[in-house]
Amino acid sequence: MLSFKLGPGMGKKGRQNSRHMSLRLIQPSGTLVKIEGGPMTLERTFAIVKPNAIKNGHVGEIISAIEREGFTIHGLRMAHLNKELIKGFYIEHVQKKFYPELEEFMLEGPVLLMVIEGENVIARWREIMGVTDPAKAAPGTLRRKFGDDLTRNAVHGSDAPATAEREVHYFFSAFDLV
Ligand code: RTP
Ligand code: MG
Repeated sequence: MLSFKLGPGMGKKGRQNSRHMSLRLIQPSGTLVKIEGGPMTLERTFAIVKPNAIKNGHVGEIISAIEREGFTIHGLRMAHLNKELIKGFYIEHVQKKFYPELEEFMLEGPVLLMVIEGENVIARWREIMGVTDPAKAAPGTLRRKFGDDLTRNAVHGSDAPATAEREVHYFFSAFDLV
């Protein structure tokens, strides 16, 4: 069964705008199905603050970047991942040459798992992160500021709607999502 939430629509940069009303259709799994009535497309994406950014004390700055954009946080949890969870999460990369190094890095310490929502958040969060290699990421992006190298690049973000859907539910149950 779907639940319905009637609320203010989203204005520029995803901030709430009381001039637009929107109807949000949410599945019991916590998936946002559809927005009616608002001028924008709301999405959810899955983000990780990776072990080096936690260790170096950048959680606050990364959450500030999320809030500054007008995105909202709907799931939030610390976890220390194990090999099996990392393998399942990065299933598309398991056969690649860089995978052992990636796995070792993700095992290093706790990570922060997040579900964030906003207008076009999937693409915009990847813009805020910057490209995969911190050395090539634009100045001001999170990977440029907090990444150490191609592997230790501080943050993760889903790359497409289907990936976001899979990744959100890989780590969060409906009960964990608001
Ligand atoms: P992510 O999935 O973490 O958001 O990063 P991405 O889409 O920008 O990059 P992707 O190609 O999906 O790679 C996943 C993660 O693997 C590590 N990596 N290492 N040493 C290497 O050649 C290499 N390439 C990728 C990075 O941690 C990257 O974020
Ligand atoms: Mg990726």
